[in-house]
Amino acid sequence: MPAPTSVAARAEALLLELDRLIRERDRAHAIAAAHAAVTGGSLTIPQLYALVLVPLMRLTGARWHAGEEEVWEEHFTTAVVRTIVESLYAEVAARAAEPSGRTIVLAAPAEEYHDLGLRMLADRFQLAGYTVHFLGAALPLDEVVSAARELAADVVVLSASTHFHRLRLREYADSLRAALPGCEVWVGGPAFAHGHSDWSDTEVPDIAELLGDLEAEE
Ligand code: B12
Repeated sequence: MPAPTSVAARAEALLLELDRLIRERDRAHAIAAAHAAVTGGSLTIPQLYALVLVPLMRLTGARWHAGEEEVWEEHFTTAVVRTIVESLYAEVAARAAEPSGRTIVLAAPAEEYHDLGLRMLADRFQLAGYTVHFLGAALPLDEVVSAARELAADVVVLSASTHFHRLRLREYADSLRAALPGCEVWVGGPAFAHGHSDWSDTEVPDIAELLGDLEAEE
């Protein structure tokens, strides 16, 4: 069968292939297929993340929510996706644009354990030329303040996946801003999927617009 010609079609085909391989518990071939898409030029890294890996995680979440998957199966998929992302890091470093001079610190706030989306975002910022420091899940406020000062961050990016964390984020973000004059604080993630009342547009940027890294390369 000839390879699909558009980015969307190639992404869809890879999503189906990864889903099949993961359901067959074939971790090695799933990771190899994702790598082949990037190294073979079928998809860019931002396209792989946004058009394949994020939808794959949402599919897993939907199946778990519907009682069609067990928790361990969602954990299995998460582990495969995390390995794909971490093992592509050398490609990210090699493909990163000229340094923009902007430094960004990414963290999930206290008690927020969803950090995989933020980890993907870290790579997209690095590809765009930012100096990136990814701190991972569940960071207490004081630790983010300390890191942002030490690393001379221009921007702190926070992610929230649940409504509960979004409510607590307002206070967290305000405290960060007070402690870090001159440093921007951006928030986002699934908790903001249905709008961001109480937050300004500059606080919740549109990443595709900001980075412009998903343009189709047919
Ligand atoms: C994997 C997963 C987990 C893993 C997380 C692993 C990890 N280290 O990340 C574990 C097992 C830890 C977990 C735990 C829980 N989870 Co969970 N989880 C998921 C699942 C299946 C996938 C999450 C994921 O990786 N998504 C894909 C990632 C790659 O994308 P993303 O996070 O959306 O990020 C992208 C964008 O949003 C954006 N983005 C992200 N951050 C930012 C920041 C800025 C500034 C911007 C601009 C953009 C941006 O860029 C990213 C890349 O493109 C989702 C299902 C779903 N629909 O997503 C449920 C889900 C998020 N979990 C949910 C729940 C309820 C929980 C638990 C409370 C379950 C429980 N009862 O214990 C706990 C909470 C633990 C905690 N205290 O945080 C719910 C949240 C419901 C809600 N709206 O409140 C979901 C939606 C499942 C569901 N359908 O109910 N979970």
